This record gives sequence, C-alpha cells and structure tokens, in this order.
Amino acid sequence: MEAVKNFEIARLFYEMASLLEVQNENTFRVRAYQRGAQALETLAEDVATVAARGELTRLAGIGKDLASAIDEYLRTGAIARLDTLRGGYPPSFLTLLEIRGLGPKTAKALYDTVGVDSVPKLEELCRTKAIIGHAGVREKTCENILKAIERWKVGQARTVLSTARGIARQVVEVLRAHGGVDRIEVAGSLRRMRETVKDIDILVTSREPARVIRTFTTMPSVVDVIAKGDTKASIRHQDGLAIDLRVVPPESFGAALQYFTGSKDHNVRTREMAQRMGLTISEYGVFEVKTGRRVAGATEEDVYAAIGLAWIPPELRENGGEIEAARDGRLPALLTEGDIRGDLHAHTDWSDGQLPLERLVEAAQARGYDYIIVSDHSKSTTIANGLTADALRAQIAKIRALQPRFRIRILAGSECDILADGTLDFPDDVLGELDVCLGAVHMRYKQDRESMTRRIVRGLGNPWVNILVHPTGRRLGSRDPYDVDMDAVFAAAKAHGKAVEINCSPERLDLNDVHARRAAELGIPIAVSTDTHHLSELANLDLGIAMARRAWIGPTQVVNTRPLADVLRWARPGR
Ligand code: DGT
Ligand code: CA
Repeated sequence: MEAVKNFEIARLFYEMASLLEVQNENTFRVRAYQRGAQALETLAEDVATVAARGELTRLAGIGKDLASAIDEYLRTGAIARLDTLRGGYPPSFLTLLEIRGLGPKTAKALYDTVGVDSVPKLEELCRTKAIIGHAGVREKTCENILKAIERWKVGQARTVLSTARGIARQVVEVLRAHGGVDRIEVAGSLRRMRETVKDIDILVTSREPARVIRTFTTMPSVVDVIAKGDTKASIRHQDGLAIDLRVVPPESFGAALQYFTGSKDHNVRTREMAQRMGLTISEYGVFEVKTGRRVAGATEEDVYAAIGLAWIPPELRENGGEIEAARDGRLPALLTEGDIRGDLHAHTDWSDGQLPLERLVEAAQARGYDYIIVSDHSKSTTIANGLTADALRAQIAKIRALQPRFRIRILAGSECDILADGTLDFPDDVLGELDVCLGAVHMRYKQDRESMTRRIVRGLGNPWVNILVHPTGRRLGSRDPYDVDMDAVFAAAKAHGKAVEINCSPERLDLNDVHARRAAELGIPIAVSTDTHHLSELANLDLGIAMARRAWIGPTQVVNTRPLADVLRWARPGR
C-alpha cells in the first residue's frame, strides 16, 4: 500500500527529535520521537486507518503524546509543537550538533549571538577568531572546535559499523514492510563487518522492482535521492551516509551478493581465477567464456564452487590469504557468539557504569554466561569515579556475599590503571585479592612513544595483571591510538602469558582486526569483552566477535570461550 501519510509523519517526528536535541531536551523524549518515526515507517497499514479506529497507542513506540500529534496532523496538516520548535532555526543548524564538544547550549548561544547557523560558518568564525568572547568561547575552546571540525570532516566520510548497521536494519525493515521484496541482504563493507563503512549496499530480489525502488526513494529518512533507475537507486540518509539499493533477478542473487560484498581486492582475485579456468564472473553469474553458458549465480556457494573454492565467510574477504585457504580446504573455524562463556570487562554504578552490581550479574546470567566479571575503574581514573582500595575491598566482599544467590560465577575484577611509570594503581596485596585483573591506560595517554611503550610493557610485567584492555586507546572518529610500539607490547604479553582484549564498545573496537590477527598469530590469548557500562551494551559482543572473525580468530584462541576453571587457573595459578 501507499503509506504516504505514514512516511510524511515519520519524517516530521525525525525532525522533532533533532530539534528537541538542540533544545537540550532529555534523551528519553528525543528517543521517543525517533522510535515513533521508526514505528511509522515500518507500519504496513495506513496510519489514518489506525487513527480512525482509535488504536494509535496500540502501536509499539507510539505513546499518548505521539498519538495526539498524529491525530493533530491528520486533522490539521500541521503539528503546532513542531512549528514552535522550528521557529528560527535553519535546517543546517542541526548539523552543528555533530561537532563533538559543542553542546546544544553553546550551539544555540552562538546562533543567537553571532549567527552561527552551519558548520562552515562555525569554521570560518573560529579561523578568524571572531567567535572568541561569545557564548563562553575562549582561545583554547576555539582551537578545540577547529580540531573537532577536522575530525567531523573525516568522520563524515565513513560511519562506524554499529551506527551503519542500525541504519541498515531499519531500512531493511522499512523495505520489507511495504511489499515487493523477496530476498533482501546487506552487502559491501557492512557485510564484511569493517569497523567503518563508506556507504550501505543493499541487495534485493523482487518481481516488482519499481515498487521497491519507490519505497526506498520516498522513505522518511531520505534527505536526497542521488540516483534513481529501474533496478537501482542511491539515496542520502538523514544520518549522512549514502545507501545504494540494487534489485536483481533471483537467478543472479548469489553472484550479485558475491560481487557487491567485495572487497574489491578479493573480487579481483576471484575474477583472475575464473579467467584461468575459461570462465567469467560478473554480478549476473558465472559463465563459460567459449559458449556463454551460465554455470552458477543463484547462490554464493555455487559461485565459489564454480571456481574451485569453498564458501568464504564475508569477514575474511579482504585478500588476506582467504582465497588460498579456501582452495586448499584450510579455512579457519571462526569464533561465533555461541562459543563465548562469559564477559571479562564490565562496569557497575560503583564507578562509571549505569548498572547496580546485581543487575549486571542478572543480565549476564540471563544471557546464559557461566561467568561475569565486575571490573570497575581504579582510583586514578577520577573522571570515571574510580574506586579506592577500600572501596574495591568492600566491593569484593559484596560480590562474595551475593554469589550464593546466583548460578553464574561473579568474578571480582578491576580495570586497574597502568600509571604513567608503568606501576599499577593498586598495590600487589590488593590486586592479589581479585579473581582477574585488567590493566588499562587512561590518564596521561599522550606520552611519547618510548615512555608509553615502557609503561605498558612494565604494566604487563606485573604478575597480577591478566588482560591488557583497549590496548591502543583509540576512539573511532575522536581519538587517535596512543603512540606505542605494538610489537613490543605483544612481545611482553607473549613473554608473560598475558591476554590482550578486543574491546567490543562501538567506538573502540580495540584491538582492531589487523592488530588482533597479529597478536593471535603470535599465540597471545585474546579476550573478547564488552566493556559494558549500560545494560544494552552486553549485546555489543557481536561487534567484537566480528573483529575477531576478521582477524581469523577461532574459539580456541579466545580466553572467554574457556570454562570457568580454566580461566581461573590461568588468571590465578596455584590458588
Ligand atoms: P566501503 O568503502 O566501506 O563502501 O567499502 P565497500 O567494499 O562496500 O565498497 P563499495 O561500496 O565501493 O563497493 C561495494 C562492492 O562492490 C565492493 O566491495 C566490491 C564491488 N566493487 C566495487 N567496485 C569494484 C571494482 O572496481 N571492481 C570489482 N571487482 N569490484 C568492485
Ligand atoms: Ca559500501
């Protein structure tokens, strides 16, 4: 059906959410409008029909407020609240919120005082320093804003994996909801689970391409239709990135999926192999050069089989040895979510987490884990409300007291600072009371290469430290890795039998795939941990698993696939 009104209203709700964000409204209200928009764009029935039945609030994501806004729009063609919110702000103003460190309050004040209404304008006024003295902006703030703008420009080019995946899932749901879609699959770098993606590639089989293309190009989240043809279209999404959609016939689905999954380097190799066999591969299928006869195309398995290869997991398709391995039957058994028995990095409200300790443990138990660590920050990370030795001892006592109530084993841990000189933030007798100890660099992370390397290597030498967490400290789009010699770090981890972490937090993904592969090849145990601060973050595990898979890592190389007794024996030998 033609859900014109659904899309129209969803678009207004998205705008409302952005405007509320500018007003510094609480996040729940902002999220409520975003969720409402998402509910409307995936609603297959006409929203007017639902409204006529008085059943708007029965829709998941639509509460009383949003329902009355929908009613109002259906009656009057406008939402008064939205018009008020819009008052004065040009659309480009909203992009200012994407500049890290520039909060809604400052943005608004700068708009009111010096007319900053877009990122280019902000940049200009920072360069000429005309901005200094307004809205509390000082020389230093000005420099920081310019740096943030530079990062924003780079970040504009690529989107972090978890964000892109969230957008892709929503778009897939919208396309499914409005009919005409037979099979649908995300391809490109997103399917390969690269840590960032330039754009989203979606592949569909359909008997009604025109219908699918129309839904795709009119979705509420579309800000620009870049290209539109009979079987393909390209749009710019409100969150900044482009999305390509291609509709292919069922008999070509496998070939198209293989082609558009890439990577380009992987495809170049598969095409060369085909050529040597007298075949050609295109997005339409595999064909014999001489006769033009089609030999494969419906499934990816067939496409790979036609050139003598086993099916290759998308995460490996980077021309990093996977073609040879597939040819020789040597593809590794990669880590899966089902292999993971526990989480070895998580925070509670004792430091900077949101969760009471019991809630964290309950949630981990509900996931079916055998063990969960409690690893709050140590005292030197004051901004994260790090624990003193006394507080840590009290926490350990609480963990021991809680234990009988749970099936899951609660591991007493700490994310203990490796201080600037490489010593640990707690003395050895305190560390000795823990079940597992994480070592981390937080403060003074801008040390020179030599000092930082010495610091981490020394930290790994402490006998109580078990896992070096977020080993490079990078944050995608906002902070570079520490200047550190990773070879030396890995050599130390190897020498002392320590593990290194793949941190699953969406902006960290640290170690990255390249470093993780090197560490695993050296025989260093890998911990795939979520660094959970909030209930929903336990589910970030799959991002770290994706990095591990891209690093060719299998279950036997991962610490937290091991049974509890093995982990304890490794972490606290002789206890
Ligand atoms: P990105 O940059 O994150 O979007 O990475 P991809 O891999 O998604 O790259 P994209 O979107 O430019 O292209 C999607 C896939 O299409 C790519 O992985 C492989 C295929 N492809 C694109 N251009 C070429 C090409 O020139 N030759 C071959 N063989 N394949 C290509
Ligand atoms: Ca792409």
